[in-house]
Amino acid sequence: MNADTSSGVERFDAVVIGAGVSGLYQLYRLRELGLEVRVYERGGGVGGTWYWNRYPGARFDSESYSYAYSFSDELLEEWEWSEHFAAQPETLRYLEFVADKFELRRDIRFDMTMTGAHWQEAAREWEIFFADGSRVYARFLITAIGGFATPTLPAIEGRDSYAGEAYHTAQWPHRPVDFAGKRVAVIGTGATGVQVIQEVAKTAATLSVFQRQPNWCAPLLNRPITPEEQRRIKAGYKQIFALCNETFAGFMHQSDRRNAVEVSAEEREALFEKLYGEPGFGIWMANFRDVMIDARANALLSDFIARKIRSRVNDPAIAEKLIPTNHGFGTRRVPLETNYYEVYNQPNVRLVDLRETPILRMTPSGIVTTAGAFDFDLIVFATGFDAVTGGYSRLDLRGAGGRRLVDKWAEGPRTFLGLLHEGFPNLVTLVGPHNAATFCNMPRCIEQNVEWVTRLLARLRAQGRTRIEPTPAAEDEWTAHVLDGAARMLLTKVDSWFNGVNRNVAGRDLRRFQLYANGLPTYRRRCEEVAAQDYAGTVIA
Ligand code: NA7
Repeated sequence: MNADTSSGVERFDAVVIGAGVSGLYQLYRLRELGLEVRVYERGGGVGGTWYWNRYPGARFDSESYSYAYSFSDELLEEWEWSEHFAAQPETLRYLEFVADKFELRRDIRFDMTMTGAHWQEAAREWEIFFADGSRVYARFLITAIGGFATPTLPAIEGRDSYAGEAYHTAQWPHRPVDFAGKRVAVIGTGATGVQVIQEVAKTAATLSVFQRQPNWCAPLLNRPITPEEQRRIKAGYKQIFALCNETFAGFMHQSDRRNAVEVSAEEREALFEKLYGEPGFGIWMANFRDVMIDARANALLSDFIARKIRSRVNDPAIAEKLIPTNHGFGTRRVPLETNYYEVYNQPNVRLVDLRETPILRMTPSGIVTTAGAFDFDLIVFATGFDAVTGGYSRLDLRGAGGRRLVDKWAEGPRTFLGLLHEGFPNLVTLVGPHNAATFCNMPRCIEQNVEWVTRLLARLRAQGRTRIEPTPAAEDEWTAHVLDGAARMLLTKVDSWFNGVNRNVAGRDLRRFQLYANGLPTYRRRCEEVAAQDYAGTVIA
């Protein structure tokens, strides 16, 4: 198979959509395999999430060195992270460094927005369409669009009438935005809102935070990496990756084997205190093993965090507004923070609780709530994404017989391994719904997925096969496995993007579980079993 340009039509063995963490690595591996592969990227450069999310405060919640690609010893040796939790500009530089080092850019076309793809059964290939009117053909279509490809603005009456500066955090300008001396509003208090609020509060004349629901936040405790630590990190990469691969979500934090409800109050408090005082996601991932499944254990942890919030916020009434009451700690994505709660002790910061005083509308000068009108010079929309499946609903993806992927997923996603799709031959979704990468320290899961897909394509090629599609039975079994595993988790009982809820998007008000919550080790084992049984559950032709 070769890129065929003789007829003016470009044909590839594989087309990859997206040049973020997964697209770059998939390109590297498929090229190594000798395939003709082309990557199309909507942005003007590599980096995906790290290309778009340039808002001040954007940074890792993963330990930087645990987020690195593990596939090249040379890359691990050459690259030096400056902080334990690197900020966005550094991560973007890292991905640019990777693209340069492995000369990936020559096979990437930038500023190319895919709008859809139709399966052509006779030719066994995908016809892929772009916003500029062009099209290409590929035997395999591999989407590497991540889970956060579709930012959503708040559905507020009059939103577009606002005449001041306004930015969604994921569509941030490629130039510095100055907050000094300005009246700034931030709408949204998810992981992104928390990061941006901490930064804006430093220089804005006034900052008004519009909070619809508070989230449970915990300290990030970032700091620079010392030369001695740098040496230890480089010498210890193998152990770091081995640890990540054994943990539930690919982070360097292994869950405690005890149950919170079975230990003494002193023992419980001691672990909570220890984890609250340590950097990163330990408080979420290395906690007692029952805190995400047993409501009693979760209530004990939530109570501990609530006490921490009260101790950090001077005004008790504001502290109460910042403490979630409708969900427990860790049942939604935990924002990690640096002095986030202390921001509310500053005289220039005001918390607007939208449960008490909802937004009525936006006007050319600002925001009107039931408590009155507020004028702003700049509004930040930290209002999140139509996460995971949202990137697919905007694509005109049609499989065998013209069936549309959005219709197939109308009642919730159905997939095989979160990677392959019945009715959509040769379509591979690298970070698709029901795939471990949706709830993961991304590169750890992405590497596993890319390597699995690469082996699959190598196998097909070696045997001259050109078509793979999972069976309906295999998809049923996988979907049941995903939903059964999730049923025990408290996070399925709460509205959040984990469950596909986004009230700014029509039709996204019902919970439809989008993640994979059986853990990375189980996911990897299941994928390995399928490969070992010569891709059992699929039809190869
Ligand atoms: P999230 O976690 O979806 O947070 C979005 C925030 O915006 C959240 O606080 C929402 O409140 C708020 N929001 C959304 N729409 C509105 C309207 N219409 N009015 C007021 N407030 C609103 O997105 P993030 O970008 O923070 O994080 C996404 C993921 O990216 C993150 O988990 C990381 O893994 C990377 P709500 O809670 O819905 O009441």
